[in-house]
Amino acid sequence: MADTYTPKPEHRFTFGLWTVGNMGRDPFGIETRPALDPVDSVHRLADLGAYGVNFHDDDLVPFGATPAERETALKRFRQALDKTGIKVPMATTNLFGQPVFKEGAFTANDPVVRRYAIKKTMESIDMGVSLGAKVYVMWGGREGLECEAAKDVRTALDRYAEAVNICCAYAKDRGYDLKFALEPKPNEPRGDMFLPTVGHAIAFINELQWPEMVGLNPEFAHETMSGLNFTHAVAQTLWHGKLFHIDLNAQRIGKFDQDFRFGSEGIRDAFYLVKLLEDSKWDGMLHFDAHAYRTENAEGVWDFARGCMRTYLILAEKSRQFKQDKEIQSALKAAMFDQLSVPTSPDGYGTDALHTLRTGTFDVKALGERGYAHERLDQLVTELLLGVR
Ligand SMILES: [Mn+2]
Repeated sequence: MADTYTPKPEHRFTFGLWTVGNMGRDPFGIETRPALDPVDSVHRLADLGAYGVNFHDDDLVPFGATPAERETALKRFRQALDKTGIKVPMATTNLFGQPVFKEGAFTANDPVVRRYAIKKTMESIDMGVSLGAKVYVMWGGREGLECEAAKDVRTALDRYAEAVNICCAYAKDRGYDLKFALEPKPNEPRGDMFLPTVGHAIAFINELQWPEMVGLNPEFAHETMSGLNFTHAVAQTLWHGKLFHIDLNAQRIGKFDQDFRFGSEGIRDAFYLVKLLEDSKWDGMLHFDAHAYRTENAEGVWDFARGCMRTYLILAEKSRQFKQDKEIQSALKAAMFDQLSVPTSPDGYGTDALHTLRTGTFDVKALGERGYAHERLDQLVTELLLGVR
């Protein structure tokens, strides 16, 4: 039964082939569900109301496939896209699954491995662009260390920047309309990974040759693994004009990389993220990089996918209610929410303005005695989310 939370293509929800195609393997156990044919995934996602599908090169064309096998896989996939109207907005490369990348890809000590990683990336960029991708995501799955003695981190960052520059140069050389989005992660699979958080990655972009071509693909789970507030990370990414893509899922602090269904943990955090994306009128893709619990069979996978999208739409509705709720608006007034947009020095930084600031008089006692009504505001939001408002 369709209701107001039924996903539609206009909502711009996308999934990775690797997300719905996740077979439930974990470090302690084998697969619990069969492989999915990418063509079937495209049809199922279209039936559910998704807008698009993304993939690593190897998700679509198995690693080591012959040119003929590659041709067949691409042809079948293209036909499924044409038939369903499903788009491919993003492309990415698997530089982490094969043994060749066990010591790193763009930051491997061996230049031969690095050159192979670049060649594989170039092929993947070509394939993604040919299917319509406008964003290329770089998640450095093996860029990191366990044995601290084995790699100089400053030199590794030189090589990381070099690789990103080469990829930008390649896109320019080919005339592609393509932007790059770095995806930070603190650890897993490496003990410690380079560009561990959104803040590290934003600073790194400033050292690149074409910083305007490079932004971020922040992920809910990755920032949460670091114990950081994901909504703040996305807000700062937006503030820098660097939100090129986003990975939505759920994660509890202090746990392994869980990649749970969006909103399944930390519903309050999920709400504030959705509110931010809606308030900022983010018009990029809402991509779910998550997978179904290992307990699920094939049917559970589609419950998972439907659940990710429904929860987003429900929280978007809650964020509209937040704006219309008179008590919440009154509590925001008491919290002086609107006053933050007033500049501290309306007359700028000139000598007169500095003098005004320097000679101001303040009733510090009265300011210190004021209450900000945060308890009332927070409880109102809690009750809104619990569905009793
Ligand atoms: Mn991701």
